[in-house]
Amino acid sequence: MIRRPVKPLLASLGASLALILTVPSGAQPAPEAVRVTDRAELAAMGFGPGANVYRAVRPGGPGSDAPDEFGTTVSDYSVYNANQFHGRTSTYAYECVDCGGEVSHSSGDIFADVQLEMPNGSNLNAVRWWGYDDATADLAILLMKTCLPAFGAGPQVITQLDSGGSSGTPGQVSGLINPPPETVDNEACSYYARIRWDDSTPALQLYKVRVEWERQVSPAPAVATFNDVPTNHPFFQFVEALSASGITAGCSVAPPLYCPDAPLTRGQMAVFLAKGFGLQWP
Ligand SMILES: [Ca+2]
Repeated sequence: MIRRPVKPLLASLGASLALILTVPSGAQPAPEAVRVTDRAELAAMGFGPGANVYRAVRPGGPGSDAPDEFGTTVSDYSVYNANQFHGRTSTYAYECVDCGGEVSHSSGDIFADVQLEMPNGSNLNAVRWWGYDDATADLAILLMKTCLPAFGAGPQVITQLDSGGSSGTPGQVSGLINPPPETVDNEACSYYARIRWDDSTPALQLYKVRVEWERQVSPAPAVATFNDVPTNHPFFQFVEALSASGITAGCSVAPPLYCPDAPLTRGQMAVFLAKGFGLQWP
């Protein structure tokens, strides 16, 4: 059985209130955030007097919502709060005070999972986790994947990519799990973080996990698609990536040519960009 205390209804917030942050003691809020000290305002958000809660102030000017998920050198994150973990069995039960930010084990099975979402073909870089450990027992965080054949029947294969966890009694704690290089395969596999509670006590808490991933260009194939971009061409991998993803069909069907040194017209640029980003409108 999973117990989930009902979250207090958040009062209607003014347009200037962009984002509410709860900040563990010791952590630094965003520089644009101001601490909320008014008891009525805290109560309207569902927090008690003295709670360490900040209100983000919407910054002026453009750029704060700029996408950062394209390119191959800029990482993106997938973030999961502790209450998104589901018990491995139906006997798993947890306790939480602020269920978005701190969960402890209550009774039953000691394992819980959360599925990790990343783009197909991206590189799974790392998993960072946050928690609290003031107990003799420790937290264990396991990074797992389960794979089935992409098509057809077959057995599932479960792999532990890496693991981490707490030790001793560090109090508030965070750790980074760095698995071996892992290209995400959403056709065949699912990825998940698993927590193992080695004791059922509020002195052991999970706050959240964060997956860090990067997009990457597919490896070059063994055979060239275009006669004028052979396997030893310096741009072979990237021209093949454009072709395989449907962004370009080259400049000639028979013989198959790409014309790598021809100038790009504004019309061709429109095709490249529209297909590359899947542009559409209502
Ligand atoms: Ca411990």
